[in-house]
Amino acid sequence: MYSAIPSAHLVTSALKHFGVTQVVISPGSRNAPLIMNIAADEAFEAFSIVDERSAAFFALGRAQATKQAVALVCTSGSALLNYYPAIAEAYYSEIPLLVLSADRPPEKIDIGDGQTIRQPNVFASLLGDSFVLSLDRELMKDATDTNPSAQVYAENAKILSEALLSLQAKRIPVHINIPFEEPLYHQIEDSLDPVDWRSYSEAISPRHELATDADSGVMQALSNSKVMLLIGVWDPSDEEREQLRTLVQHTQALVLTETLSNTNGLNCIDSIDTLIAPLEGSAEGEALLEELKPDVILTIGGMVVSKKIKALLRSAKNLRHIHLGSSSALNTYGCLNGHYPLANFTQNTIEFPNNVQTYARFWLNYYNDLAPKREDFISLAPFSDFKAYSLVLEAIPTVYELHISNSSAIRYTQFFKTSAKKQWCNRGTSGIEGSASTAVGFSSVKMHEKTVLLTGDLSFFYDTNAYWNAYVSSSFRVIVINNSGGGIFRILPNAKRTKGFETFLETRHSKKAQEIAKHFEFDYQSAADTDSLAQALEGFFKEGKRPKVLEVFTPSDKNETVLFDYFKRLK
Ligand SMILES: Cc1ncc(C[n+]2csc(CCOP(=O)(O)OP(=O)(O)O)c2C)c(N)n1
Repeated sequence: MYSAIPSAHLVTSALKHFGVTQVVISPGSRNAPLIMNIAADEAFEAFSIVDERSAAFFALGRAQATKQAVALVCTSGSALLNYYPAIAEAYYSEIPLLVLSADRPPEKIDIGDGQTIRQPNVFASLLGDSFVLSLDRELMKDATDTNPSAQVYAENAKILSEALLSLQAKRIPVHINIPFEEPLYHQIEDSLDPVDWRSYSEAISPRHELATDADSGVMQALSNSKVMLLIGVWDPSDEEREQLRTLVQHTQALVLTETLSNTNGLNCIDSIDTLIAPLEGSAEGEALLEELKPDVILTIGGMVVSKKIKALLRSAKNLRHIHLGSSSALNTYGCLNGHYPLANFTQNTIEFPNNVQTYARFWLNYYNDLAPKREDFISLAPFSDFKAYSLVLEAIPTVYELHISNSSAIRYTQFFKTSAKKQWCNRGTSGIEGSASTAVGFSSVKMHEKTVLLTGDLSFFYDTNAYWNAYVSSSFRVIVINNSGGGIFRILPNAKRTKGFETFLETRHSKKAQEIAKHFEFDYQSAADTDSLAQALEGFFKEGKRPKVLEVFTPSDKNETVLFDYFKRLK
């Protein structure tokens, strides 16, 4: 059975035509017409999640995993606002989410009706586009009438096609607000397929129009230069990996990557702070840091985690910045000069024979020479966050994909190699509120079931509703590094001097994950030293009947010392 409200059919028909078939639904009455149609139609893969904040991060995780847009359906009122953190994350990480909010008729807003807020364009600046459908009121006079008002239909169809084409082209969140009049639960036997969508297919330009040819100014900039290539958050295709290799060969660039660059096997500096931190604070080191500053910075991908490289590049004089690839070109270093497709720079005709080859060679040698001291320190390090992260990352099987929370987790993972298949983290806005829901959504896609979430304790407790749904697979794993609060604040310079540090910054607590694991029917293990952690990790990734949580208790009063000793040891 389907809803008797024609515009509900129009929406589901548009979703199918434009290929948005994954839908995450949160319960409510106002959205019942959409729920009925989605549930009745096998073309849709529908997921039920009560908490809208979690639902939206779950959708974000699925969109990451499938590289397809995912729709969200919620009722009217504050329900919609709970999508906002994930929308912001999706906006800055360039992930397509389609928000479908049900609403009351416009004349019922701000007159004292229940569960109403001003919904149209409520997400304002953090969207690709925002649309409002018209109410197909005429049709409500008789709920079984299936002969729609041609004009409202045509207008709404046009709006829907614009919205879905915008989603396809821009690949960032789009919101459609959909007013429904009561009765909401009347049903009809058949689905209406009211529109020939082929007549609504005006192409929309992509968000970034990239220059197809690098102009001579750029080519000049790249010649005779010290070129650094910095890769942020990236999930490259095989073709892009190949293009990257050619680019590095041609430009002689010094390559800096992060855990989230997902570029294993490159000859590069893959732990930026391991290189920079030990050079800080001594005259000799500072002179070397001057040498490290490039003439040209090429960037690929999204956000960069290392604050140190950002500070270094911002302090470089006469730097030129060129961004490559389809992601947004962000003017992070205040000197953005151009944005080109990655393929442009990998054609065989473009070579930079005069580039400063010694630059990359010197720094790679310098970095590689640190390896013995690094390995030595890591293997002998006392039990701490540092040691725990090193052991965990080493133990992740190659079939597992790794989701990492903000903030110590993503920072510590930069120091160690991991055999995980790929690494992910919500770095668009670096929030701590949705890492678990994102990981669960990601892992709900069959071929990504083997997902492990590596999280701090505050992030874990913040988002426990992530597990309040039917989509957590038995292969899903959570590792909580419990340092009794926001450990990141202990390693931030000077934060500890703040009055009320433990209460208001670190937010110290003695909560444990065990009861939560029990509540959501996860297996639970814990560790509190090197031996018990190594032992726990041995069986942790083995198949089991239920998902598993491993909670690792680390000494918050020692963690910072171990991290700073690491940098000292490399001086
Ligand atoms: C929604 C949101 N609120 C607050 C912050 C600020 N913040 C960044 S890291 C952090 C503490 C994280 O603590 P935890 O998850 O325990 O990880 P740890 O740093 O201890 O490893 C906070 C509160 C944020 N990033 N996002």
